Amino acid sequence: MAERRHATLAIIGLPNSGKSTLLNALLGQKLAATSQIPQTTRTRVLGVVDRGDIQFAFLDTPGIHLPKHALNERMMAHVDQALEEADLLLWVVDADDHLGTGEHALAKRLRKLERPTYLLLNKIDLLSKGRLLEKIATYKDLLPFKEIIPIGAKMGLNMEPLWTILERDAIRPGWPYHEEMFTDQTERSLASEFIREKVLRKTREEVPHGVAVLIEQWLEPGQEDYPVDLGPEGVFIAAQILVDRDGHRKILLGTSGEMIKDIRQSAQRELRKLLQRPVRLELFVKVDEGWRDRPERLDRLSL
Ligand SMILES: Nc1nc2c(ncn2[C@@H]2O[C@H](COP(=O)(O)OP(=O)(O)OP(=O)(O)O)[C@@H](O)[C@H]2O)c(=O)[nH]1
Ligand SMILES: [Mg+2]
Repeated sequence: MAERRHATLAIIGLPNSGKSTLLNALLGQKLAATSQIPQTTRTRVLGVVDRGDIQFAFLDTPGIHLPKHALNERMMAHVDQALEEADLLLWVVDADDHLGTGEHALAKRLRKLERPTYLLLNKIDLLSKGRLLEKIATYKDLLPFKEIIPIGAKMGLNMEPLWTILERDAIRPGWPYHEEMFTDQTERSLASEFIREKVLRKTREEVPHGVAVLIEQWLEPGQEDYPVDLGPEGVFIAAQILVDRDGHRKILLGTSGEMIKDIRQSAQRELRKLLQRPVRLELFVKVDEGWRDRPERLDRLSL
């Protein structure tokens, strides 16, 4: 039997480039919340994949941006930590977007770090072949990249060539994680992320950035107050959606409560898939002005 090897890879880049979509594609199942809103990911999320003798530990990270709140400072600290931990870096860029100051700043930082870095030009489904070649030419001198690999994380385009390269370069001895280990996220934290994802997908502008989800109740069969009509294998979840101001609460509720109803139904559907059992979800919207700058609130939210 061949020796077991592993690699720890941080998935980094600017907001909205498709890092979490890539994590899910690599894992072959949904773990991280994804949305069209920048700054969707707020913490570092570990996903482990075992392929033959090789174990890959992927670290999804928040998109790199200038922090305006304590929350965003913590998000950037998660990026720092993942950069420290990883032996290989997967820098995901939106190939359909132009190369700007954010990319130049990150390249400067990575140049100092001197860690093997792969440039993943994502969203190739949106580009012609000619434009893709132009993009490769634009990026190739930004850093001495170990490889430049065009991918389409959403549709799973070019994932096999990516795996081949990663399998070649995962050279650390041993497996740091147990074979059964898939993620460091708990069911509760995944549930709150999936609920927040639904809010992000259905609201616009400044609302999403001021939203957080707190699981208030998680009741299993046999526990007091568990609704017996949910059956012997269900789970009852009550969650609070925190918003930054009252105007946002009104937007989330919708004119006659239809927005929150829609969010609740789609989140409940997704949680059933995640937890593989009947789920009843209740949501409450609460105004908590300035929560993004209160350390104790951020602690409670595990941010
Ligand atoms: N067309 C296309 N869209 C993609 C692709 N990959 C990701 N997206 C979309 O890009 C948006 C952002 O994706 P995310 O995976 O949430 O991006 P992220 O880099 O994790 O963003 P942050 O967590 O905010 O930093 C979503 O609307 C995705 O559906 C792709 O290959 N093609
Ligand atoms: Mg993300």
